[in-house]
Amino acid sequence: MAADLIARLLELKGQAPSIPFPGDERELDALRVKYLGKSGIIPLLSREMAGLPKEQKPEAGKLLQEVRAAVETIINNATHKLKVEKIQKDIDGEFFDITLPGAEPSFGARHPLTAVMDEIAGIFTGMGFQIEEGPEVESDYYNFEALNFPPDHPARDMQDTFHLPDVKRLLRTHTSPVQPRAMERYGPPLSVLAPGKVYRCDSDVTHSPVFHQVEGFTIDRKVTMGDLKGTLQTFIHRLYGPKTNVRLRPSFFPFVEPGAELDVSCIICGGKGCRVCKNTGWLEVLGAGMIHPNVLKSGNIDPDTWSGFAFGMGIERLAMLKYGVDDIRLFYENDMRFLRQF
Ligand code: FA5
Repeated sequence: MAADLIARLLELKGQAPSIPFPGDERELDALRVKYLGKSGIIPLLSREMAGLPKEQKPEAGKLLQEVRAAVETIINNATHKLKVEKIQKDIDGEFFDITLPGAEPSFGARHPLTAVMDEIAGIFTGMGFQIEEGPEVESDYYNFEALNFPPDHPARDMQDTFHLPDVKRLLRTHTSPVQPRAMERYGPPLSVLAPGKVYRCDSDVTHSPVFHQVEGFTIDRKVTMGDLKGTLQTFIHRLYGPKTNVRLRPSFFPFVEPGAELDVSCIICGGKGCRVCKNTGWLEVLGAGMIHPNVLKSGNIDPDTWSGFAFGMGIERLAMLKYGVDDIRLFYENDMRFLRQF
């Protein structure tokens, strides 16, 4: 029995070089099943080896390994050869026109809101303003209280606030909280520009729940309304051209006194009257005023020595006017046909 097994292994080893090389997938599978399958020759012999006397096991084991290696070499070579043949066949069957133009990758561009924001920042840093940022998740204190909105004051309803479950925290409704933050941090004199995202429960063609504002303010000795008007006029002329007229209209914000809104002559019709300016010839672009003494006090600044002006504007509104865009939502849809125009 033992001698018989060794003889059979020797015979198999002798036959290995003449195993026919598989010509296709079917033959390859048949070979694999015949030698290596569960009931194939090699596993069967391997099981038989268990009954061999101990001293013959090494010789039988070595022979079995040699047969297995020979069969596996054939299977591996055939697998590789069939794979290469298949690739070659696919290539031969395919027509590839190398004279066709390649597919061009699409290039990105600056988003129009980023472009307007950068332009605004460039104009104000040119006038000596430093850029500051504040948190978007803000405390009730900086968003309202430090800005002279007393608790339960109806002016809080002017801005529809997203309150967070933690009652004292909210998504900032404007960039004005950067005013008391920067005052506390740097002290006067100070000129700051604070761009960033703000949030309000508000949504239609000219209002978005998330939008961008830029806050600006200057604090120094003897700052006046004249400084405010001159600064904003210079800014508007640089952004929309020197022919744009500006006017200040009285308005109310709890954190400024007096408060004003700035209108520009309609960019679309040049002031003659059109649909965009509702035939008034004017467009409101920002809120502004002289910083309220209570706000200076919140920022640890003495209102008897120092005074300041502040302004805040919506970037989307300025961008809509600059580029003649009539629906604010276009800025957020990321439609490449829209974005490519800028
Ligand atoms: C304010 O937010 C004040 N903090 C501005 C200010 C700063 C006044 C400093 C005085 C001194 P108001 O709520 O008006 O003001 O908003 C300012 C601008 O944000 C508006 O003129 C408008 O252009 C823009 N805006 C307001 N709500 C939205 C909205 N939902 N979507 C897009 N833009 C908006």
